[in-house]
Amino acid sequence: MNIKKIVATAIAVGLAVTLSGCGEKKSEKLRIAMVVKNLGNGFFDAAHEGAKEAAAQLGNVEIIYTGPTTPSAEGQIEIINSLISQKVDAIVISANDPNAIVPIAKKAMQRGIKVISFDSGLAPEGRMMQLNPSNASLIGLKQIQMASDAIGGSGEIAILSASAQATNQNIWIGVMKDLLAKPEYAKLKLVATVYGDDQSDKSYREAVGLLRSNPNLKAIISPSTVGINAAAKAVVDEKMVGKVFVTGLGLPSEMAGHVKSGAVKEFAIWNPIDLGYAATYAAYEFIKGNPQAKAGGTLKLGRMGPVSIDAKGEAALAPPFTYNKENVDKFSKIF
Ligand code: RAM
Repeated sequence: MNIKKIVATAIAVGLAVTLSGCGEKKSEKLRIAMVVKNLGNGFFDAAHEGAKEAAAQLGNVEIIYTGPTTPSAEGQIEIINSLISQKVDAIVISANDPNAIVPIAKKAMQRGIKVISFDSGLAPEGRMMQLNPSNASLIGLKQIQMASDAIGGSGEIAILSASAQATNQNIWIGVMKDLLAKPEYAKLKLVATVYGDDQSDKSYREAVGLLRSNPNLKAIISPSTVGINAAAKAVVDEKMVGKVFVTGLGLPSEMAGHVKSGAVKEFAIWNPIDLGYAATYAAYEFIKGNPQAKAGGTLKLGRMGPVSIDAKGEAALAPPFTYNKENVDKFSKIF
């Protein structure tokens, strides 16, 4: 073998070793755990679909989809403890409480796990980023407008929320209360705020309670996909269609029948598939150590395009979309 051949063979062998090394690395999948408020909620099932879509595009990502059976901070803390032992690469969480989960989230971050919250946020010290579905002021305003429109601008209204500590619902309720204090909504009177814990049966009981104890009630706003569905069912069962209108945030697939029954004129939501997709991409960028993965940075989140992270470490996707009898059937096939 002449010297040229020896050098060429050495380069070829070196290249093969390097390539096979890369191959091994590639087969080691990054594990991103999506921790939702609770299992069995169609909204999070749709977010899971989006997470799987992102994982398939990214190629080397495995999604661990998990959550407690009922939405509690304790349940999520237990789950995060176990994810720390499993040494996952990232945790993407929709938090049942902004503060109670912070210590365990900090522990995860100390162990090198990237923690981001989506949908329902963690306090800033417990996460590296919070991905909001949309701007909170828009979400609150949309719901007050829909309720006001449904009842001709005046009358008693009530709120049926998710769990009492849920970060996202509490922020939106805060926005709604601020709006109700303004002169343009002075004729809307908030008579009660109750909590169905994102459980269908509890939400239904709370809605029936609202209807029975407030004979002049005209609208129920539920900023929860579980609550709005249960409230609409309660209005139908209590024979209040046309007297009490339900609105808020719902999934077209769950609400189409209620729009047809007349219990709901319109409702809103963002695309939960896109939210889960974008959250997964964001987690991936943090794992990869993208220098833009920080407050003030901009991340390109696959088909969602570039998303800017503000100074508080928060980012937001698109404004909520409104559904009514004209379009609900079309979207009910998607989520
Ligand atoms: C429920 C959950 C979720 C919220 C939606 C609107 O499914 O509480 O966190 O974003 O409603």
